[in-house]
Amino acid sequence: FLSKPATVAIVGCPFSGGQGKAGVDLAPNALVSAGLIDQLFNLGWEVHYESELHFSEIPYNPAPPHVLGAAIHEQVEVNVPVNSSPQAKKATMIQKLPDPDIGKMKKPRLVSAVCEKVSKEVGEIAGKGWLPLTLGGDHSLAMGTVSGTKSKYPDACLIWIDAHADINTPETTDSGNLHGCPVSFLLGLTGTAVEPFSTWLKPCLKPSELVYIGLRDIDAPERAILRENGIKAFSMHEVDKYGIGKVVEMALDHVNPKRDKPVHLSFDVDALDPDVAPSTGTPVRGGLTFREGHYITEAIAETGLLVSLDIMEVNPSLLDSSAVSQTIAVGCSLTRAALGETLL
Ligand code: 6HN
Ligand code: MN
Ligand code: MN
Ligand code: MN
Repeated sequence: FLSKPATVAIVGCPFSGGQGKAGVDLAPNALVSAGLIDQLFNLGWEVHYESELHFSEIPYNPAPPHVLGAAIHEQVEVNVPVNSSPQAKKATMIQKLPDPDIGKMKKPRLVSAVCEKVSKEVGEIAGKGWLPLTLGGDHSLAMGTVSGTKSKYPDACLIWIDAHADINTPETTDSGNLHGCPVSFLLGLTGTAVEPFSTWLKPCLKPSELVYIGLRDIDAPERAILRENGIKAFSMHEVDKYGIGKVVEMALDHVNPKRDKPVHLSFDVDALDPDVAPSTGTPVRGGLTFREGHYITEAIAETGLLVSLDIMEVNPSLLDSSAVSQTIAVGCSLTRAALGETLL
């Protein structure tokens, strides 16, 4: 029944506030500059892309009381690579608003405001029957992308490709980095009904609608959360044991047994082995090979059920230029594969 949307709209999200390393905000421009738009056009897609989203203009909501009346226009330039374009330089200009930790959460107001904007954007694009392709930025953005997808497709399932489970709660997180927490907010786990997120982000995902592939670095509290909620996960151990073909089939059988539900694919490039995607903020050895990563995206393309895609955590400021171009090229080829490059 679901036919492949003929139009893809790119949501460029130059955002690094869900973790501590600058530069992941440069990825959307880097992926687009590498020719992604033409590549998708050549696959037969109508491609919409005007510019990246601008997050520096977002006021925090709610504004912390002590910010009212304070000067909020201070800008800081972070880690601008020497040869980057004026556009890329602009993307690294972030407005520095006071955003003190809430509990252990770092930059909660910024992450929440950005994800709210992304959620609306993704929801509007999906609402037109188009496929939103969100280019991160860090993985905290998935609070926005998945909730946006769910606003149009309430029965969508979520396939999460990652070395990490990203299911810490504001209480269990050790790092305080919100890119390690988006899944817990989407599920509405204990401790996630907190401001500022609770003002806009309602639980929208059931544990049975979620499946992971690629896990190999799970925090102890995350392990307990996965177990207690009966969440299905195929770690690298299962990839080795069964092979990627069987793993993807089992993953789809779990969240989509009749192959009739829309699929949101959230792909963190750190799921790939660091030899394959080196320029990423939290690399973990022992990851997916180039082919295993692409097999996943090809197999999901084959279902014809993909309605929303995230490519997350490419960081063009990490390691040398050959590592960076390799990682960007992989981001582009995963996207092409998910959008049907290998289909006839
Ligand atoms: N990512 N579990 C660690 C944390 O800080 O909570 C790592 C999270 C990584 C998140 O790669 O999207
Ligand atoms: Mn992730
Ligand atoms: Mn990860
Ligand atoms: Mn860890």
